[in-house]
Amino acid sequence: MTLRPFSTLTRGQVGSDRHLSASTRTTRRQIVTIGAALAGLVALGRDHHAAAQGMAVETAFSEEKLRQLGYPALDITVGPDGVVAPSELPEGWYLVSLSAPAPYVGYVDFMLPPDGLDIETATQQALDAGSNDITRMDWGYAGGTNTFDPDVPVRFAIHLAPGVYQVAASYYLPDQGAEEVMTLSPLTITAAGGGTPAAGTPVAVMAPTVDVRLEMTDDLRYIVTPDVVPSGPQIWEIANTGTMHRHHVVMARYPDGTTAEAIIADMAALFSGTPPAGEPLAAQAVGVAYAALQSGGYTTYNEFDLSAGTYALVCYILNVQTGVPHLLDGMVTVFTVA
Ligand SMILES: [Cu+2]
Repeated sequence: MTLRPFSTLTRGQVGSDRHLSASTRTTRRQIVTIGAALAGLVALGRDHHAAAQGMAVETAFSEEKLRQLGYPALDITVGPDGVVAPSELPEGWYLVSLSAPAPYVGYVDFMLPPDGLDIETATQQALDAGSNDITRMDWGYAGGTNTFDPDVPVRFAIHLAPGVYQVAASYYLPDQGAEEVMTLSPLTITAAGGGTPAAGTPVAVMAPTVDVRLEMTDDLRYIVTPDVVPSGPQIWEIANTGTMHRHHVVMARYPDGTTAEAIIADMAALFSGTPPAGEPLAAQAVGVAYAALQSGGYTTYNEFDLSAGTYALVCYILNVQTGVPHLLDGMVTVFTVA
C-alpha cells in the first residue's frame, strides 16, 4: 500500500459547473441526494441529515457472498489526508473496498485515460466523468462505486486485466453543492506469470457465481435477468455489453406500480423546471444502490440485499453527442423484488 496522489483537483478549480446548468447537473451523487440535485425537492442524505428531513435511505450494499469468494482485498481510502491505494498488483480477481472518513463520502472508478494526457487534464476529465456524468470516448472506465455512509466501506468484485489504471478517487460531503476533490493514483496491473505475486496474496481464479445479471446496452437499455429478483443478498453481474456508450447504475425503490414511463415523465418535468403535478416520483424514491461508470466490455460484481418491492435502475450519464441524459432517452428500467 502506498500514499501516492500525484495530482488533485477540485470541482471548483476546474469549473465544471459551467458546463451544465444546475438543473441538468444530475450526478451520481443522487444516490445520496436523489431528487435534491434536480429541484431541491428532497434530500435522501444520510443519517441525521436524512432523518431530520424525514427521508429514508436504505443502503442495500451487502458483502456476505462476496467475502466467501476468497478474493484478495484491494483497499482504497479517500479523504482530506489523501488517497491510500496499491500501486502495483498482479492481474486477477479482487474484492475492492472503498472507504472515506466521516463526514465525507467517497467515490472511485478504475479509469484508463488515453496515452499522452497531462495529469492535470486527466484529473479534470476524471472529475467531469465521476462528478458531472460527462464521459469521454477515448477513456476506459472499468467500474467503481460510491460509499453511502461515512466510515462504512462499500465493496465490489472486479477482474483487473494487465494495464496501467488510474484509481480515480474523490471525496465530498453528502450535501448537494459541496466541493468534490478528485485524485488520480496510478495502479499497474501486471500480467500473471510476469512477476511474483506479493507474499501471502492468494491467487483466486474463479469468477463469482452470479445470481442476477444486469446488462447495459448500446441502445440505452438495462436488461435484468431474472425478471423477478429474489430478495436477500444476491450477487449482481453488471456488464456493459455495448461498445458506444458509458453507463452507470443508480438504483432506487419506488412506490409499487411505478412504471419506467412515469419515472421518465417525472424526470423530464423536473429537468425542464416544470414541477410535475402532485408529489414528484423523485421525492418518493429511496436510493438503495449504485455502480460507477463502466465502458463497453467491462464488468463488475456487486452484492445487493434488496427487500421485496418495486425498484428502478436509472442512468444519468450524458450522451456525448446530444448532451441528453440517457434516462431521458429511455434508460430507465423497473424491476420487482419478491
Ligand atoms: Cu447510460
